[in-house]
Amino acid sequence: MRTSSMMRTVLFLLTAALITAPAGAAPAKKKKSSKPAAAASASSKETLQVMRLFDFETDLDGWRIPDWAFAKKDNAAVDVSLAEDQASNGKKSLKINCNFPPKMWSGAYVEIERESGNFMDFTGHQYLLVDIFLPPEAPKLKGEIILTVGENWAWTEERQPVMLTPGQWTTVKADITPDGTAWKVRLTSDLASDVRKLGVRVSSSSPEYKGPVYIDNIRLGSLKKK
Ligand SMILES: [Ca+2]
Repeated sequence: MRTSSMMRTVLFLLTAALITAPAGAAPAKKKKSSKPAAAASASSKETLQVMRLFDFETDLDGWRIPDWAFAKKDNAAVDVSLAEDQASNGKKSLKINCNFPPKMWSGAYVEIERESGNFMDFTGHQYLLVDIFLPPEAPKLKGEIILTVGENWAWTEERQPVMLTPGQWTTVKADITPDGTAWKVRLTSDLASDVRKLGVRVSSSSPEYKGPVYIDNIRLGSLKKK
């Protein structure tokens, strides 16, 4: 009698252990796999913590070529669409079909405009980053971020557009701290907390190009000590 009751206790404990073990192991596994994704290393001491704003995986999220751009002679943007043939993050990106005429400056500009009460606040972050892809057959074009900030809707361009490399994704990274010198007009905290439009422009100083350029993975980044 005594032996069989002991056996039953052992069996019960074994069964309980088998039932609880997988349940206990699952969350631990999940924790482990999420770790490398968060640690996009910028240097050995600091990591760039990223907050993704636009990824163009399901739709254009309101990004468009503004009507006024079509009225300008130096406009090179033809139309925008969601593309599945290129992506720097996920599987899709925003594609601008462009027509850069020869021997003159022209630009393809796309933007998102926010409604009152829904303006963007970039304070608390150090960088604004955008990935731009040029097909291999494209000439050397430049890329830049353009913000429209504050109650005067001030058009705020980067001081130095970034040279894009045909055949690959190039990251345009702009300092958005009050001390930053990336902008033609200083981006104070008041302005960085009141971003009404976020725009991206690809421009040609004179080479002709008819074809697509791609934009993806628009994000805010902050360097954090490990
Ligand atoms: Ca994407």
